[in-house]
This record gives sequence, structure tokens and C-alpha cells, in this order.
Amino acid sequence: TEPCFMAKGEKNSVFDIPNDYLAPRYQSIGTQLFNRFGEEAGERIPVKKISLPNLGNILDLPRHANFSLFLPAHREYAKKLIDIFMGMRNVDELQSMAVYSRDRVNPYLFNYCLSVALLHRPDTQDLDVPTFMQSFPDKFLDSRALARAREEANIVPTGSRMPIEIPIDYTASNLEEEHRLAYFREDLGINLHHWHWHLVYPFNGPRELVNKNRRGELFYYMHQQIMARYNSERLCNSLKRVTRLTDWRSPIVEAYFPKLDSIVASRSYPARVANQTLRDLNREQDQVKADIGQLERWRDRIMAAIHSGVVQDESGNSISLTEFEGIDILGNMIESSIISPNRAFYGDIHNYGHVFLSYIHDPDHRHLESFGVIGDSTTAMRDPIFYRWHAFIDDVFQQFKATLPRYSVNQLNYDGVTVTSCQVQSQNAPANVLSTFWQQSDVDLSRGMDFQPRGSVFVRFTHLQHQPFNYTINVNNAGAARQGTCRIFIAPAVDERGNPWLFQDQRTLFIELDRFVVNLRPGQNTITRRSDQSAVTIPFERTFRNLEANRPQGGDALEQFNFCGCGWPQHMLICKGSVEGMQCQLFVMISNIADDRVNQDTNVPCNDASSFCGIKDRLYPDRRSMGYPFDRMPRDGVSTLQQFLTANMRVTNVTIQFTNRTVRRQ
Ligand code: CUO
Repeated sequence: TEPCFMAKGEKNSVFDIPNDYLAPRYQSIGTQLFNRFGEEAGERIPVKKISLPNLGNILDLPRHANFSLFLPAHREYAKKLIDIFMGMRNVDELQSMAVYSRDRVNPYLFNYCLSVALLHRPDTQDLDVPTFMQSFPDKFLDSRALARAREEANIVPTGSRMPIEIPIDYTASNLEEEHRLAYFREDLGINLHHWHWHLVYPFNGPRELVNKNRRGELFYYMHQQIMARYNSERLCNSLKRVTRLTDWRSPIVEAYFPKLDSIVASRSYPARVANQTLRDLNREQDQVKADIGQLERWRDRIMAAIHSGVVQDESGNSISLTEFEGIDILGNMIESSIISPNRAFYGDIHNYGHVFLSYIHDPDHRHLESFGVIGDSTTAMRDPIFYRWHAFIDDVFQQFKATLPRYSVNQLNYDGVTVTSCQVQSQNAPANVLSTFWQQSDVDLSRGMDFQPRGSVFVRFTHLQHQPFNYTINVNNAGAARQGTCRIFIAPAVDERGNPWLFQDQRTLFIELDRFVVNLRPGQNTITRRSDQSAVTIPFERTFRNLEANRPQGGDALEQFNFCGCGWPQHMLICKGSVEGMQCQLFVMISNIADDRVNQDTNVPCNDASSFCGIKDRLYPDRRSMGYPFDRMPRDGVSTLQQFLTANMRVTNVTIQFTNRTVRRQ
């Protein structure tokens, strides 16, 4: 809340700012504010005086309001501010503009726009910015733990402070069966990933920032994989798969009480009690006026496009939804992004679903309440309704996928390549048994909270973890030396009733664990791979970068910037399993590199979670349709996984064994 103070590493730097940059009410006390940090203030960073652009209606969003990209008015403010930050001629001017706007603009809006600009400007690629969790811990942490952290910081000197423990069960009790999944929905790493994904792939803003390679398809695929993971996780907890939210006029049984307080808005995030019903929205202050009927019309037009195979663009031209590019167009249309072929006609269905759900408690703003957690990509995944909405969205994509030609044996097989065996091994465990447990980790909040005196304050949270494991895959290559792409997935072996799956159902539950290129010699090959090398995940330290007490300084750490925060958290690579041992099927495939390869240099920083996040400034590094080979209905005659297999694929039965014990991260 103080003007323009920024702590960097151990030394606290202060911006030396022109007095007229301060908000008018601070201008007469500028020097006092500056001196407030006294001896704590380290380096004084001069701020260049520039001619300042007019912030215009960006200032219409009050400083103490909450901010959501799902709201069209807020998107417009964001677009304008991103344009201003992107338009600054050099880093000095950007810094100057950032310092100037920070005291005037809504803090969430400011942080989002500056993050997008830093991520996309060529001259800021080596800048270190604090992670979002440090800037706004209120969006991730139990409000009670935050209050206790503040108390600890105020009373206890640095060095004697105790970590504040966040219980794993704080949002509900076991009377609520959905609460069994709270450890997944409220996982800090999962929510940070989701925020970063939407930061890397904004649906609004300057066109060149939005129009990234296959971004519509990746919207579909990354969220499809979230659903596959959540559904598998539900089966681990004896719950059935998520029911799609298709009836928008009946009560919604799921309730959610987030127990988050927005520091900026000084308000609690509203809760949703059981059996609330969506209603038409008319909230003048947010400039939101929308009827459920409109949502239904958008849905019907999208369905008509899918089943006719053609969409109409804004000029009335027909665009075919082709076998490979159709899904990308649909992704942009359904999300929707500004590169939707026709937003006026196909609307903004997915984003508006978030908006409708987020105002269910106060559709006409009579109670002056803001949106619920589902209304912000930072917090949306905490709420069980997120998964019901995204189950609907994913089903729309699946209906399109069902219209595509099935993969033929030729499109699946890799002639002469036979996977003869596959095994997973974790330490001190029998082969093909993976083990999961709870782990407690500490993160330092001190940069996100305005403590006096300063110094580290840790919170200790409990999250799922697994023993690292290795894959050993034996492959026979009947041809000359060549390469292939190894693709590894896992899915529950049986459905809710304990029956074996039909392939067409099980295919949507396959979770991608890894994808990597392998070199095959003629004859026998043994491929080994560690679980923490996964192309889906980022290491714990990256998810919580800068939050670790002893994070590395400079060099590589600096390169690990916002883009690198995108990636599924390694600690959530596999599902929880069960105490009895969850039976799963591990699927390994070596696909034909000729149809996989994208010729480009991918040896760049942060290329290790490419499956969900792509690679910065590169093409998506796999030419196949995302989700291959499980993204389509099976060929004729295939009704089980075994029947689907070609020689270059192999299935191994794996057990995920959960032990109800908690270990401390060392
Ligand atoms: Cu990620 Cu609905 O898209 O939240």
C-alpha cells in the first residue's frame, strides 16, 4: 500500500520518483513517505521523468475493487494498459510508466498488465518479477493463516518466527463429499499453474500477444487434461466422474465457501450455498447485462457449427472445421479469444459461464457483492463448479472430435518398432507400484505482505507428493537407426462400478505423464526416464520460485521468469491413488517421428513443460493433434484398450498406493 516500494532479494531498494508521479494526495508528503523506510532503504533507483500518457478510463476500476479478466469491461482496461506498457520505447520508460501507474491503477489490474508486458517485451526477458503468490497471497491462502502470519511478523522478531500452518482441511468438513477433492482444487501449485497459463495465453490484448501457435487447441487440451486428472482423482476418492453442467435453469447442488479474503478489496470472496440457481445478470457497475437465453443461443450456434463442420466468419464466409486445424478455431471460438472467427455470432460462452456462476449470489448487485472465486482464473480451480462447467466445455470439444476420421492402424503404428515391455520403479517399492503421501512445505510470504519490521514469514502447507520413479521401456527396432517420440499416459483401470472400461470412455481419462524423443538403435533398446523429467511438469522450486528461503540468485534463476511458472506442479504428477491401492493402466507408445517432428530449435530456457504450455516464441513442439492418440473415437472393431494397441504400444498394470502419513520437505 505504500507508494512504490519494492524489496529485491536481501537489499531493499527504493524508487527515487519525481514528486508529481505520486498520487495527488501524497505529493505534499512525498519526502516523508520516502524517508519512512529509514535505514532499511538500500539502493535508491532513479526513475526517469517521461511525458505521461492519459490513463483514461483505466482509472474507472477503483483501487479497492476486485479485478477479473472474464469481465468485458475489465478486459478493455487491461488491453489499454498492456498497450501502454508494450508501447514504452525502452526499459527506463517502462519502469517510469509502471511507477507512475502503480499508485493510480487497481493493483490486480496493474500486476496483470505489467506481467503480460514483461513476459512479451523483448527487452525484459531477463527481468525477475515476484511470483503472483508473493504479490497477492490472499488469492491463494486461507485468510486466517494470512492474519496469523501478519500477527507473527508484527510481534515476533525475525529469526524466532514460527511457520504458520495451513491445515489441509479448512474449507469444509467430511460431511461434504466434494471436500475429498479439496487437496487438488486448493493446491497452491495447481492454481499458480492455471494463473500462469492464462497469463501466457491471454484471450484479449494486442493481437500479436494473443495469436500464438495453436493457442485455441491448447486451451482445449490443457483444460481437457485438467478434467482427466480431476476425474481420475475423483475415482481415487470413491467419487463418480464430474457431471456436466448442462441445465442452466435448475438449482446447482454444489456449494463452496472459499475462506479467502481479498486484501486489495478488503472483502471476503462470496460463498455459494447449495441449490442456488443461475439468473439473468444486470450489474450496471460492472457493465454486465446478460441473459441465460443468450448463453443458450451461443451454445446452439456452436453445436450447429460442429455438426455442419463449418463456421461463419464475420463477413459471412464459411470456414471449414478441418481435421487438424478445426479444433484450434473452435478453441478460440468457445473460450472465446479475440481471434474467434466471429465473436458477435458465436459469443463468448466459456468466459461468460465463469461470469454467470461467479455472480449467482448477487445477479443484480443489490447486495453490492463482487464475484466469487470462479470469476477469476487465479482462484477458479478451487470451486467444484469449475469442473462441472469445464466438463460441459470439454464435452463440446469431444463432440467435435467425434466427427473426425478415426486413426487408422497406419496412423498409429510405427513400422518395425515394437515395445516389448515397460516397467515403473520407485525406491524401496515393488516394481509397478507407485507410492503417494502428504508432504509439508514452507514458503516465505514476506515480499507479498507489507510487514514492519520486514523479514521472512513462512507458511507451512500440506500437499500431495509421490516417491519419484523411473520408467524402463524395452523397444525392438527392426529397422535402421532412427528416432521416435515416446508418449506416456496413465488412466484408472476400471470405472466407478469396478467394471473394465470401454475404450471410448477410458480414452478421455488418460493423463499425459511425459513425451520425449528417443533414439533407437537397430535391435534391442532400453529406454530409461525419470518421472521428474516430465514434459508436463515443472519442479516444486519453479512453481514457488523466489519463495524458497535459499533460492539461487542471478543467472539461471533470473531467466526463470513468468513463462517458466507455467507448468503442472511436479508434486501433482500422479493422482493420489488409495490406501487399498488404485489399479491403473500405464500406456507407452513410440510414435513415428516423421509425423511428430517440428523442425525448430527448442533448446531455450523453460522448455520443460511444453506439453501444457508450449515453448516461448516457438511452434508447439509436437505436430500431432494434441492428445494423440487418445483424442479421437476408436477405429471400427475397437472397443477395449487392448484392441486399440498396435505393436509400438504397450500397457502395464500399475498400482498407486497411498499412505496416510505426512513428511516434512527437507
Ligand atoms: Cu482456465 Cu475456464 O479456462 O478457466
